[in-house]
Amino acid sequence: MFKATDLKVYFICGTQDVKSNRTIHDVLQEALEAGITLFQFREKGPTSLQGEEKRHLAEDLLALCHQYDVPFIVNDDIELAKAIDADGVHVGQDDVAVAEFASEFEDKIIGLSVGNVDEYHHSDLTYIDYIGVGPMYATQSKDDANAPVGPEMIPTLREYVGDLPIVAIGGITTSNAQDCFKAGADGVSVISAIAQSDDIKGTVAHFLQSAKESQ
Ligand code: TZP
Ligand code: MG
Repeated sequence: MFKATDLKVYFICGTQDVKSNRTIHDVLQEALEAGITLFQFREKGPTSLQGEEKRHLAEDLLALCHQYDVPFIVNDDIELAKAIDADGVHVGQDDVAVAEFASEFEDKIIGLSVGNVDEYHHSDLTYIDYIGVGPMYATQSKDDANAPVGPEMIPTLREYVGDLPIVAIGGITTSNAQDCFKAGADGVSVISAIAQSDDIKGTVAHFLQSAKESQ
């Protein structure tokens, strides 16, 4: 059963996001040891794995997450999520419409990116468990990212979505995470701040502390 606290420190990663001297398995294991609360497998871009290779890696990372009782979500790839019995999916505004797969994910987590009020008005939130709001700040991890909206977008969208859990995304670091929590985010989702960290344990601990202080 999904709960808003699962969003607290939400790590997103694909093979393209880790340093060349590290494997995604080891980076994820370190992040899980450190206490991340949710993981999204986001395999994107020119170097991304495809087909069987992608599926095998996803199965490996799913099993790893479950050793730590952390849910494993797949970005965009509904077929992969179904094939490996993942805990959920995350889709963007331009991805397949949620209504098309919602019936097959009734007991799973479904996340949707909602960047602003206009996107909110174009979104059907009927089946949605949480929304990802951002980019909060400039990001290097998404080629087609929109302009940053800043943490102010969190209370703005909160007016519309009520209690629906919100996770902040985009350019979040240990220095600005607190501002996202203060603005009312239930969690922070991060790629590079964890994937590229030389001290994953310390970085995740910092995010967990920011979440705690905002309670
Ligand atoms: N969606 C909006 S910004 C972003 C995604 C997937 C990238 C976030 O990566 P980082 O490295 O935490 O800025
Ligand atoms: Mg997408």
